Amino acid sequence: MLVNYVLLLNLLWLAYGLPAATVSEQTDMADQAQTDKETKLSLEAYYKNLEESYMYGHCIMKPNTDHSVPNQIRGSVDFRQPLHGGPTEIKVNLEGFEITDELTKHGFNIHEYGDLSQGCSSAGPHFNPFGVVHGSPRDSPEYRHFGDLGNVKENGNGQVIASTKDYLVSLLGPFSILGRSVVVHAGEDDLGRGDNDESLKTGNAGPRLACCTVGLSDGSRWK
Ligand SMILES: [Cu+2]
Ligand SMILES: [Zn+2]
Repeated sequence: MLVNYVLLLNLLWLAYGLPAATVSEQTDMADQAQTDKETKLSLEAYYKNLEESYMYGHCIMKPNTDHSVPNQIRGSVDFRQPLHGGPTEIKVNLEGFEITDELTKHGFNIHEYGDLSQGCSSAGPHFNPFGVVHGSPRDSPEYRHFGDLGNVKENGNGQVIASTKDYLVSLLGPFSILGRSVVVHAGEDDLGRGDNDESLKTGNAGPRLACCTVGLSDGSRWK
């Protein structure tokens, strides 16, 4: 009985199987062309969307919890980078700098860690994935840390309102600054030109006045 059943199935396959397979193959090819067309259209839309879309980072600056630091810096640092890559735009908006001292330029860097549990000191050193020397954001990547952003300058009201663009600071990829921190220093960063060892490590920018951890955000804070 089983043998007969198998034979019947074989006969049915011979009678209908082949032509049926051919028809279904033609249908699949037509479907494939349609799918390819739709995929191409959706990829075009996808890349167009990438060109017009950004990733945003936001960081709320707070005074260093080491209270020996007199300045009470507060404000925000915002980042924006196209989703397909390219330079990151950075906007800095800070207040609370001491206006009676002579210090108007302040070292401003991305530091390796976003851990601020021990104040700004647990942020670690400047973000420097390739172990190179400290420098200026205008130096080539062999002579600057990824995190080196030079100095910000305060105005007469003790505020910093600044914007810049950087090719190494990135929200995307393996060297993303997400989860790392921004630190503003008490003194001026010598950009590696100080002619001493510390200059090539920290730029001699002095104590850390304030810091914040960079997190992802929607674009609503980018104005
Ligand atoms: Cu720093
Ligand atoms: Zn550095």
